[in-house]
Amino acid sequence: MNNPDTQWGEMQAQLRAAIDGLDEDAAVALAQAALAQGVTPLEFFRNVVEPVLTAIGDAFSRLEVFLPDLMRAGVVVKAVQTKALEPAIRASGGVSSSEGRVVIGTAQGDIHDIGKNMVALMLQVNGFTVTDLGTNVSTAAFIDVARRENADIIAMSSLLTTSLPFVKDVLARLDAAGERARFMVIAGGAPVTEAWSQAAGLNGFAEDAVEAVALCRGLMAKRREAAA
Ligand code: B1M
Repeated sequence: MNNPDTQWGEMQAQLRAAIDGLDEDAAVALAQAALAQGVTPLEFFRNVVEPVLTAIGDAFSRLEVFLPDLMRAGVVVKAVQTKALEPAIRASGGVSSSEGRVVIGTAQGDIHDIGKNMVALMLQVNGFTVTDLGTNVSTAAFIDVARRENADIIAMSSLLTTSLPFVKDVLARLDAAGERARFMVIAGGAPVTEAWSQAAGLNGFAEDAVEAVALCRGLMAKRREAAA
């Protein structure tokens, strides 16, 4: 790209217009055109999708936009993910061995899934076996499925301050069952910070999908070392 900042700005404006007009086709076409020009799916996600969603979220905090605007954003971005970015990311993947088993979901009471889906997809294409439990996942479901799948890692997404306590709840229930060492528990999402994750006793946290892959790889390397 000749002038990346200008081009990102133009694409952000076009995505925002597509969201405001609930025009999924226009948003998907925008992403596909960018991919055809050589922009990678992750570049598009980081430089176009994330800034637009952040701007809409900030405007929502200032009461400049309202719930229907957030809902339009969710619908349009979901179309961009499933119809343009995910197929492109999958096409570039192709790792066959399993790096480790991850059970992922959005914490109880929380239905945000755009970031969680990106993390799940990036883990999959980087060789992890991923079981995605979706959104509003209860503590019991995280733990039951982790046991059933013999998971290495439980990965929780939390976008709401009200769903954060359910991350701690998983840790507490694992402790109570004497299984804290069996599963490595990690989390991500806007309210999850490094300080919070350390205080809660998590095995780690990640700012974004790329960091989540690095974190899971690092945790698996430590687990293999400890087992050797
Ligand atoms: Co809502 N929402 N929302 N929302 N929403 C936020 C999160 C909010 C910050 C907006 C704001 O006020 N500024 C605010 C939360 C405030 C708070 O609790 N501190 C909020 C609110 C208040 C609400 C409702 C309560 C609104 C209402 O009803 N009055 C309601 C709650 C519903 C519920 O969950 N029970 C609600 C509803 C919704 C929609 C359903 C309409 C829609 C979601 C659609 C969907 O997800 N399918 C929506 C949206 C779109 C947003 C914003 C605008 C965008 C969220 C998003 O997708 N971001 C958001 C504002 C914002 O984020 N600034 C907002 C982009 C995404 C890529 O980022 O999910 O953070 P993120 O994921 C990143 C990283 O965090 C990390 O990697 C991802 C990729 O880079 N990551 C992980 C995430 N999970 C990870 C897990 C890991 C590792 C990394 O595992 C280890």
